[in-house]
Amino acid sequence: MDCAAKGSVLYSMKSLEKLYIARWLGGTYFVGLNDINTEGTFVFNVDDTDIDNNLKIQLFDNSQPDDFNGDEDCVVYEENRQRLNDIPCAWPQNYVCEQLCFVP
Ligand SMILES: [Ca+2]
Ligand SMILES: [Ca+2]
Repeated sequence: MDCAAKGSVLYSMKSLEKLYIARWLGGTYFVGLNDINTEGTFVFNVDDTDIDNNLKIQLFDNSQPDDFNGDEDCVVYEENRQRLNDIPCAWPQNYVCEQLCFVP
């Protein structure tokens, strides 16, 4: 996932609105959330801040994240669930980059 090389970030899920946009985009792809450093503590790739627990519940599918087989530390938006699921980081998946715009 080379979003940084493109001057962008992995699609950030910092609000419920971003989930609605994800549904509009369709497909299944990595988004910018992970619990690589501390199991069970999901942070946003863009700034390493923790996700709010209420937002986490709203974004993830029921019974997710489940860290299945102790090996799921990256997160995808899944078309069939219409919500997020944690999966192994090494699984090949599409990903969506997001260009951040700064207005002076
Ligand atoms: Ca995990
Ligand atoms: Ca999972």
